[in-house]
Amino acid sequence: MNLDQNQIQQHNDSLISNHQVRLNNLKNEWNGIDLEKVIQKLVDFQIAIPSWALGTGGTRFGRFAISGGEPRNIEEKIADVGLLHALNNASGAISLHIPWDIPQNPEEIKKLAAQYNLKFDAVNSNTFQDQPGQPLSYKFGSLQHVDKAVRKMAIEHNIEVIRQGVALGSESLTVWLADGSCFPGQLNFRKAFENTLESLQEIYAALPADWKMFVEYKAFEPNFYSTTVGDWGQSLLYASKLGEKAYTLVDLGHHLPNANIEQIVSLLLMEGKLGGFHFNDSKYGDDDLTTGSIKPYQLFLIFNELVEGMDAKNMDHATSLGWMIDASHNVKDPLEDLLQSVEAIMIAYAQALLVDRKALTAAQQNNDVVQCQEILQHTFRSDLRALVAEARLRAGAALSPLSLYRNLNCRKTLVQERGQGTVATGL
Ligand code: PSV
Ligand code: MN
Repeated sequence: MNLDQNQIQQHNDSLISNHQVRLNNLKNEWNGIDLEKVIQKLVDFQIAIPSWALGTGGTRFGRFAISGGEPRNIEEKIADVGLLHALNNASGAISLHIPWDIPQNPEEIKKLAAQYNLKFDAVNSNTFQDQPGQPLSYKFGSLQHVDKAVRKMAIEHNIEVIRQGVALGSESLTVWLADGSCFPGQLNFRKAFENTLESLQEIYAALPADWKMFVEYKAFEPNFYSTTVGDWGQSLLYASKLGEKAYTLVDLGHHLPNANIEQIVSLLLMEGKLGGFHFNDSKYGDDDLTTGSIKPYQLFLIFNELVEGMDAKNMDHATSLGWMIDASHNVKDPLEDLLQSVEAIMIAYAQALLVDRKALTAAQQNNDVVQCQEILQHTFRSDLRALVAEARLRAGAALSPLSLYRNLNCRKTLVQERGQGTVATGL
Protein backbone atom coordinates (compact mmCIF):
# COMPACT_ATOMS: atom_id res chain seq x y z
CA MET A 1 0.00 0.00 0.00
CA ASN A 2 1.39 3.38 -1.01
CA LEU A 3 0.49 6.65 0.66
CA ASP A 4 -0.44 9.57 -1.48
CA GLN A 5 1.19 12.88 -0.47
CA ASN A 6 -2.27 14.50 -0.63
CA GLN A 7 -3.52 12.16 2.07
CA ILE A 8 -0.73 13.31 4.36
CA GLN A 9 -1.35 16.93 3.44
CA GLN A 10 -5.06 16.71 4.20
CA HIS A 11 -4.36 15.02 7.51
CA ASN A 12 -1.81 17.67 8.45
CA ASP A 13 -4.16 20.47 7.42
CA SER A 14 -6.80 19.11 9.76
CA LEU A 15 -4.39 19.14 12.72
CA ILE A 16 -2.20 22.12 11.97
CA SER A 17 -3.88 24.81 14.08
CA ASN A 18 -3.90 22.63 17.18
CA HIS A 19 -0.29 21.69 16.49
CA GLN A 20 0.79 25.32 16.17
CA VAL A 21 -0.69 26.15 19.56
CA ARG A 22 1.18 23.29 21.20
CA LEU A 23 4.41 24.14 19.42
CA ASN A 24 4.18 27.81 20.37
CA ASN A 25 3.63 26.85 23.99
CA LEU A 26 6.79 24.79 23.83
CA LYS A 27 8.70 27.63 22.22
CA ASN A 28 7.61 29.93 25.06
CA GLU A 29 8.46 27.37 27.68
CA TRP A 30 11.94 26.73 26.22
CA ASN A 31 12.59 30.36 25.41
CA GLY A 32 16.33 30.94 24.92
CA ILE A 33 16.99 27.35 23.81
CA ASP A 34 17.74 26.71 20.15
CA LEU A 35 14.78 24.47 19.34
CA GLU A 36 15.55 24.67 15.63
CA LYS A 37 18.69 22.66 16.22
CA VAL A 38 16.73 20.06 18.16
CA ILE A 39 14.10 19.82 15.43
CA GLN A 40 16.77 19.30 12.77
CA LYS A 41 18.34 16.52 14.83
CA LEU A 42 14.93 14.88 15.08
CA VAL A 43 14.44 15.16 11.32
CA ASP A 44 17.79 13.44 10.75
CA PHE A 45 17.32 10.63 13.26
CA GLN A 46 16.28 7.32 11.69
CA ILE A 47 15.47 4.00 13.31
CA ALA A 48 15.76 0.80 11.32
CA ILE A 49 12.78 -1.52 11.27
CA PRO A 50 13.49 -5.25 11.57
CA SER A 51 12.24 -7.30 8.65
CA TRP A 52 11.28 -10.02 11.12
CA ALA A 53 8.88 -7.83 13.08
CA LEU A 54 6.36 -6.97 10.39
CA GLY A 55 4.12 -9.90 11.10
CA THR A 56 2.34 -11.22 14.13
CA GLY A 57 4.71 -12.50 16.77
CA GLY A 58 4.18 -15.48 18.96
CA THR A 59 5.42 -17.18 22.07
CA ARG A 60 6.31 -20.79 22.60
CA PHE A 61 2.72 -21.26 23.72
CA GLY A 62 1.19 -20.19 20.48
CA ARG A 63 0.70 -17.64 17.83
CA PHE A 64 -2.58 -15.89 17.18
CA ALA A 65 -3.28 -14.33 13.83
CA ILE A 66 -4.30 -10.80 14.61
CA SER A 67 -4.22 -8.49 11.73
CA GLY A 68 -3.96 -10.33 8.44
CA GLY A 69 -2.36 -8.64 5.48
CA GLU A 70 1.08 -9.65 6.71
CA PRO A 71 3.87 -9.20 4.16
CA ARG A 72 4.41 -12.41 2.18
CA ASN A 73 7.88 -11.66 0.89
CA ILE A 74 10.75 -9.24 1.14
CA GLU A 75 9.15 -6.88 -1.40
CA GLU A 76 6.05 -6.55 0.77
CA LYS A 77 8.18 -6.11 3.87
CA ILE A 78 9.93 -3.22 2.17
CA ALA A 79 6.53 -1.79 1.25
CA ASP A 80 5.45 -1.98 4.90
CA VAL A 81 8.56 -0.19 6.11
CA GLY A 82 8.05 2.33 3.29
CA LEU A 83 4.55 2.96 4.62
CA LEU A 84 5.89 3.53 8.13
CA HIS A 85 8.55 5.87 6.80
CA ALA A 86 6.02 7.84 4.76
CA LEU A 87 3.96 8.25 7.92
CA ASN A 88 6.75 9.23 10.31
CA ASN A 89 9.90 10.00 8.30
CA ALA A 90 11.84 8.25 11.06
CA SER A 91 11.93 4.67 9.79
CA GLY A 92 14.23 5.13 6.84
CA ALA A 93 15.99 1.79 7.03
CA ILE A 94 15.28 -1.92 7.18
CA SER A 95 17.35 -4.54 8.93
CA LEU A 96 17.22 -7.97 7.28
CA HIS A 97 17.47 -11.35 8.95
CA ILE A 98 18.90 -14.04 6.70
CA PRO A 99 17.71 -16.66 5.75
CA TRP A 100 14.26 -15.44 6.85
CA ASP A 101 14.67 -12.91 4.06
CA ILE A 102 16.85 -13.72 1.11
CA PRO A 103 16.94 -11.14 -1.65
CA GLN A 104 16.86 -13.15 -4.87
CA ASN A 105 17.66 -10.16 -6.99
CA PRO A 106 19.59 -7.66 -4.85
CA GLU A 107 19.70 -4.97 -7.54
CA GLU A 108 15.91 -4.99 -7.88
CA ILE A 109 15.44 -5.07 -4.11
CA LYS A 110 17.81 -2.16 -3.70
CA LYS A 111 15.90 -0.20 -6.34
CA LEU A 112 12.60 -0.97 -4.65
CA ALA A 113 13.92 0.19 -1.27
CA ALA A 114 15.24 3.39 -2.85
CA GLN A 115 11.75 4.12 -4.19
CA TYR A 116 10.59 4.25 -0.58
CA ASN A 117 13.68 6.19 0.45
CA LEU A 118 14.91 3.28 2.53
CA LYS A 119 18.43 2.07 3.23
CA PHE A 120 19.59 -1.32 4.40
CA ASP A 121 20.81 -1.30 7.95
CA ALA A 122 22.67 -4.17 9.61
CA VAL A 123 22.16 -7.63 8.16
CA ASN A 124 21.59 -10.36 10.73
CA SER A 125 22.77 -13.94 10.54
CA ASN A 126 20.78 -16.83 11.94
CA THR A 127 22.61 -19.76 13.46
CA PHE A 128 19.98 -20.29 16.13
CA GLN A 129 17.67 -22.38 13.97
CA ASP A 130 18.32 -25.31 11.69
CA GLN A 131 17.14 -24.71 8.17
CA PRO A 132 15.48 -27.47 6.11
CA GLY A 133 18.10 -29.67 4.49
CA GLN A 134 20.93 -28.28 6.60
CA PRO A 135 23.66 -30.96 6.82
CA LEU A 136 24.60 -30.41 10.49
CA SER A 137 22.67 -29.13 13.49
CA TYR A 138 23.00 -26.07 15.72
CA LYS A 139 21.35 -27.90 18.59
CA PHE A 140 24.50 -27.60 20.68
CA GLY A 141 25.63 -24.25 19.40
CA SER A 142 27.11 -22.77 16.28
CA LEU A 143 30.30 -20.71 16.54
CA GLN A 144 31.09 -22.35 19.89
CA HIS A 145 30.38 -25.91 18.78
CA VAL A 146 32.72 -28.72 19.82
CA ASP A 147 32.64 -29.99 16.23
CA LYS A 148 34.73 -27.90 13.88
CA ALA A 149 32.50 -28.82 10.96
CA VAL A 150 29.50 -27.16 12.62
CA ARG A 151 31.58 -24.09 13.39
CA LYS A 152 32.67 -23.96 9.77
CA MET A 153 29.09 -24.15 8.56
CA ALA A 154 28.10 -21.28 10.86
CA ILE A 155 31.11 -19.20 9.76
CA GLU A 156 30.25 -19.73 6.12
CA HIS A 157 26.67 -18.69 6.75
CA ASN A 158 27.84 -15.44 8.32
CA ILE A 159 30.17 -14.77 5.41
CA GLU A 160 27.29 -15.41 3.02
CA VAL A 161 25.19 -12.91 4.98
CA ILE A 162 27.95 -10.33 4.58
CA ARG A 163 27.92 -11.00 0.82
CA GLN A 164 24.16 -10.46 0.71
CA GLY A 165 24.54 -7.28 2.72
CA VAL A 166 27.24 -5.92 0.42
CA ALA A 167 24.94 -6.43 -2.56
CA LEU A 168 22.26 -4.35 -0.81
CA GLY A 169 24.52 -1.55 0.39
CA SER A 170 24.35 -2.56 4.04
CA GLU A 171 27.41 -1.70 6.14
CA SER A 172 27.19 -3.91 9.19
CA LEU A 173 26.64 -7.45 10.35
CA THR A 174 24.88 -8.26 13.61
CA VAL A 175 25.84 -11.57 15.13
CA TRP A 176 23.55 -12.85 17.83
CA LEU A 177 24.38 -16.31 19.08
CA ALA A 178 21.97 -18.58 20.89
CA ASP A 179 25.09 -20.54 21.88
CA GLY A 180 25.47 -21.54 25.49
CA SER A 181 24.44 -24.41 27.70
CA CYS A 182 21.33 -25.54 29.51
CA PHE A 183 22.97 -27.49 32.32
CA PRO A 184 26.02 -27.23 34.55
CA GLY A 185 28.91 -29.28 33.23
CA GLN A 186 27.56 -29.35 29.69
CA LEU A 187 30.16 -26.92 28.42
CA ASN A 188 33.76 -26.06 29.01
CA PHE A 189 33.31 -22.27 29.25
CA ARG A 190 36.88 -21.47 28.25
CA LYS A 191 36.81 -23.71 25.20
CA ALA A 192 33.40 -22.41 24.19
CA PHE A 193 34.74 -18.86 24.39
CA GLU A 194 37.90 -19.74 22.45
CA ASN A 195 35.97 -21.55 19.73
CA THR A 196 33.56 -18.64 19.45
CA LEU A 197 36.36 -16.10 19.26
CA GLU A 198 38.21 -18.10 16.62
CA SER A 199 35.01 -18.39 14.56
CA LEU A 200 34.23 -14.69 14.94
CA GLN A 201 37.78 -13.90 13.82
CA GLU A 202 37.18 -15.75 10.56
CA ILE A 203 33.96 -13.83 10.00
CA TYR A 204 35.64 -10.58 10.95
CA ALA A 205 38.35 -11.24 8.36
CA ALA A 206 35.64 -11.36 5.69
CA LEU A 207 34.23 -7.92 6.59
CA PRO A 208 34.67 -5.23 3.95
CA ALA A 209 36.92 -2.35 5.03
CA ASP A 210 34.07 0.03 5.82
CA TRP A 211 31.89 -2.50 7.63
CA LYS A 212 31.18 -2.96 11.32
CA MET A 213 30.46 -6.15 13.20
CA PHE A 214 27.97 -5.92 16.07
CA VAL A 215 28.27 -8.59 18.73
CA GLU A 216 24.92 -8.83 20.48
CA TYR A 217 24.76 -10.27 23.99
CA LYS A 218 21.91 -11.91 25.83
CA ALA A 219 21.75 -13.18 29.40
CA PHE A 220 19.58 -16.22 28.78
CA GLU A 221 17.26 -17.96 26.32
CA PRO A 222 17.22 -20.32 24.51
CA ASN A 223 20.02 -21.59 26.75
CA PHE A 224 19.17 -21.23 30.41
CA TYR A 225 22.35 -22.06 32.31
CA SER A 226 25.01 -20.14 30.38
CA THR A 227 25.19 -18.01 27.29
CA THR A 228 28.47 -17.74 25.44
CA VAL A 229 27.97 -14.02 24.77
CA GLY A 230 25.98 -13.48 27.95
CA ASP A 231 26.54 -9.87 28.89
CA TRP A 232 28.15 -6.64 27.81
CA GLY A 233 31.46 -7.63 29.42
CA GLN A 234 31.71 -10.76 27.34
CA SER A 235 30.63 -8.96 24.20
CA LEU A 236 33.20 -6.24 24.87
CA LEU A 237 35.85 -8.90 25.36
CA TYR A 238 35.11 -10.43 21.96
CA ALA A 239 34.84 -7.01 20.30
CA SER A 240 38.13 -5.84 21.81
CA LYS A 241 39.96 -8.99 20.77
CA LEU A 242 38.47 -8.86 17.27
CA GLY A 243 39.55 -5.33 16.42
CA GLU A 244 38.36 -1.85 15.63
CA LYS A 245 35.51 -2.89 13.35
CA ALA A 246 33.85 -4.93 16.10
CA TYR A 247 31.41 -3.39 18.56
CA THR A 248 28.93 -4.36 21.23
CA LEU A 249 25.23 -4.25 20.42
CA VAL A 250 22.80 -3.53 23.24
CA ASP A 251 19.35 -5.10 23.02
CA LEU A 252 17.30 -3.58 25.83
CA GLY A 253 15.63 -6.89 26.69
CA HIS A 254 18.82 -8.91 27.06
CA HIS A 255 19.80 -8.08 30.62
CA LEU A 256 19.25 -9.65 33.98
CA PRO A 257 16.51 -7.87 35.94
CA ASN A 258 17.27 -4.33 37.08
CA ALA A 259 20.56 -4.04 35.20
CA ASN A 260 21.65 -0.43 34.88
CA ILE A 261 21.58 -0.24 31.10
CA GLU A 262 22.32 3.49 30.99
CA GLN A 263 25.60 2.91 32.79
CA ILE A 264 26.51 0.09 30.41
CA VAL A 265 25.81 2.41 27.49
CA SER A 266 27.91 5.20 28.97
CA LEU A 267 30.94 3.00 29.51
CA LEU A 268 30.73 1.30 26.13
CA LEU A 269 30.60 4.73 24.51
CA MET A 270 33.57 5.84 26.57
CA GLU A 271 35.50 2.86 25.25
CA GLY A 272 34.43 3.58 21.67
CA LYS A 273 32.84 0.14 21.57
CA LEU A 274 29.14 0.83 21.49
CA GLY A 275 27.94 -0.23 18.06
CA GLY A 276 24.21 -0.07 18.14
CA PHE A 277 20.88 -0.81 19.67
CA HIS A 278 17.96 -3.12 19.48
CA PHE A 279 15.13 -1.13 21.05
CA ASN A 280 12.20 -2.78 22.76
CA ASP A 281 10.79 -2.84 26.27
CA SER A 282 10.31 -5.46 28.91
CA LYS A 283 8.79 -6.11 32.27
CA TYR A 284 10.50 -9.42 33.04
CA GLY A 285 13.00 -10.60 30.44
CA ASP A 286 13.31 -10.54 26.69
CA ASP A 287 9.65 -9.60 26.36
CA ASP A 288 10.15 -7.69 23.09
CA LEU A 289 7.34 -5.26 23.94
CA THR A 290 6.74 -1.86 22.38
CA THR A 291 9.62 0.49 23.17
CA GLY A 292 8.69 2.91 25.93
CA SER A 293 5.56 1.01 26.91
CA ILE A 294 6.87 -0.19 30.29
CA LYS A 295 9.90 1.87 31.31
CA PRO A 296 9.89 5.20 29.49
CA TYR A 297 12.09 6.79 32.19
CA GLN A 298 14.76 4.16 31.61
CA LEU A 299 14.59 4.85 27.88
CA PHE A 300 15.10 8.55 28.56
CA LEU A 301 18.02 7.86 30.91
CA ILE A 302 19.64 5.71 28.22
CA PHE A 303 19.25 8.51 25.67
CA ASN A 304 20.56 10.96 28.21
CA GLU A 305 23.80 8.95 28.39
CA LEU A 306 23.86 8.47 24.64
CA VAL A 307 23.60 12.17 23.89
CA GLU A 308 26.11 13.12 26.58
CA GLY A 309 28.56 10.41 25.52
CA MET A 310 28.24 11.00 21.78
CA ASP A 311 28.65 14.76 22.22
CA ALA A 312 31.75 14.20 24.34
CA LYS A 313 33.24 12.43 21.33
CA ASN A 314 31.79 14.69 18.67
CA MET A 315 29.86 11.81 17.19
CA ASP A 316 27.05 12.34 14.72
CA HIS A 317 23.92 11.18 16.55
CA ALA A 318 22.14 9.99 13.45
CA THR A 319 24.91 8.04 11.74
CA SER A 320 27.59 6.90 14.14
CA LEU A 321 25.59 4.15 15.83
CA GLY A 322 23.17 1.54 14.52
CA TRP A 323 19.64 2.35 15.71
CA MET A 324 17.28 -0.58 15.30
CA ILE A 325 14.09 -1.91 16.79
CA ASP A 326 13.84 -5.57 17.74
CA ALA A 327 10.35 -6.33 18.91
CA SER A 328 7.54 -8.81 18.62
CA HIS A 329 3.84 -8.12 18.48
CA ASN A 330 1.59 -10.70 20.04
CA VAL A 331 -1.52 -8.64 20.54
CA LYS A 332 -1.08 -5.48 18.48
CA ASP A 333 -1.11 -4.69 14.79
CA PRO A 334 2.64 -4.91 14.04
CA LEU A 335 2.71 -1.64 12.11
CA GLU A 336 0.88 0.24 14.85
CA ASP A 337 3.26 -1.24 17.41
CA LEU A 338 6.26 -0.10 15.36
CA LEU A 339 4.82 3.41 14.98
CA GLN A 340 4.45 3.58 18.76
CA SER A 341 8.02 2.34 19.30
CA VAL A 342 9.50 4.89 16.93
CA GLU A 343 7.49 7.67 18.55
CA ALA A 344 8.71 6.66 22.02
CA ILE A 345 12.32 6.61 20.82
CA MET A 346 11.99 10.05 19.24
CA ILE A 347 10.44 11.51 22.38
CA ALA A 348 13.19 10.07 24.60
CA TYR A 349 15.81 11.42 22.19
CA ALA A 350 14.18 14.87 22.16
CA GLN A 351 14.07 14.90 25.96
CA ALA A 352 17.73 13.95 26.16
CA LEU A 353 18.65 16.71 23.70
CA LEU A 354 17.02 19.26 25.99
CA VAL A 355 18.72 18.26 29.22
CA ASP A 356 20.52 21.29 30.61
CA ARG A 357 24.03 19.80 30.42
CA LYS A 358 25.83 22.77 31.96
CA ALA A 359 23.53 22.86 34.94
CA LEU A 360 23.72 19.08 35.34
CA THR A 361 27.52 19.11 35.27
CA ALA A 362 27.58 21.89 37.84
CA ALA A 363 25.13 20.07 40.08
CA GLN A 364 27.18 16.87 39.75
CA GLN A 365 30.36 18.77 40.66
CA ASN A 366 28.63 20.19 43.73
CA ASN A 367 27.23 16.82 44.75
CA ASP A 368 23.82 18.47 44.57
CA VAL A 369 21.92 15.25 44.20
CA VAL A 370 18.52 16.88 44.50
CA GLN A 371 19.29 19.34 41.72
CA CYS A 372 20.61 16.53 39.46
CA GLN A 373 17.28 14.78 39.74
CA GLU A 374 15.35 18.02 39.21
CA ILE A 375 17.26 18.72 35.99
CA LEU A 376 16.73 15.27 34.53
CA GLN A 377 13.09 15.04 35.49
CA HIS A 378 12.34 18.54 34.24
CA THR A 379 12.88 17.42 30.64
CA PHE A 380 11.53 13.93 31.21
CA ARG A 381 8.27 15.40 32.44
CA SER A 382 8.03 17.94 29.65
CA ASP A 383 5.65 17.04 26.90
CA LEU A 384 7.83 17.31 23.78
CA ARG A 385 5.47 15.54 21.41
CA ALA A 386 4.84 18.73 19.45
CA LEU A 387 8.57 19.01 18.72
CA VAL A 388 8.69 15.49 17.35
CA ALA A 389 5.55 16.20 15.32
CA GLU A 390 7.09 19.40 13.97
CA ALA A 391 10.11 17.41 12.76
CA ARG A 392 7.74 15.11 10.91
CA LEU A 393 5.79 18.01 9.44
CA ARG A 394 8.94 19.59 8.06
CA ALA A 395 10.00 16.32 6.48
CA GLY A 396 6.64 15.90 4.73
CA ALA A 397 5.37 13.18 7.06
CA ALA A 398 2.23 13.03 9.18
CA LEU A 399 1.61 15.08 12.30
CA SER A 400 -0.01 12.05 13.88
CA PRO A 401 1.16 8.87 12.09
CA LEU A 402 -0.92 6.48 14.13
CA SER A 403 -4.19 8.33 13.64
CA LEU A 404 -3.54 8.68 9.92
CA TYR A 405 -2.76 4.96 9.70
CA ARG A 406 -6.08 4.26 11.39
CA ASN A 407 -8.10 6.88 9.54
CA LEU A 408 -6.94 5.51 6.21
CA ASN A 409 -7.77 1.95 7.29
CA CYS A 410 -4.30 0.89 6.22
CA ARG A 411 -4.59 -2.57 7.73
CA LYS A 412 -7.86 -3.19 5.92
CA THR A 413 -6.22 -2.25 2.63
CA LEU A 414 -3.28 -4.55 3.36
CA VAL A 415 -5.68 -7.41 4.11
CA GLN A 416 -7.50 -6.72 0.84
CA GLU A 417 -4.20 -6.69 -1.06
CA ARG A 418 -2.60 -9.71 0.58
CA GLY A 419 -5.34 -11.74 2.17
CA GLN A 420 -6.40 -12.63 5.69
CA GLY A 421 -4.20 -15.64 6.26
CA THR A 422 -0.77 -14.41 5.23
CA VAL A 423 2.11 -15.12 7.60
CA ALA A 424 5.36 -13.18 7.55
CA THR A 425 8.66 -14.95 8.17
CA GLY A 426 10.33 -14.24 11.49
CA LEU A 427 9.85 -15.29 15.05
C1 PSV B 1 17.47 -12.64 20.09
O1 PSV B 1 16.59 -12.64 21.14
C2 PSV B 1 17.34 -11.38 19.24
O2 PSV B 1 17.31 -10.25 20.07
C3 PSV B 1 18.43 -11.26 18.22
O3 PSV B 1 18.67 -9.92 17.89
C4 PSV B 1 17.83 -11.97 17.07
O4 PSV B 1 18.47 -11.68 15.88
C5 PSV B 1 16.40 -11.44 17.13
O5 PSV B 1 16.13 -11.42 18.53
C6 PSV B 1 15.38 -12.24 16.40
O6 PSV B 1 15.30 -13.52 16.91
MN1 MN C 1 18.02 -8.33 19.38
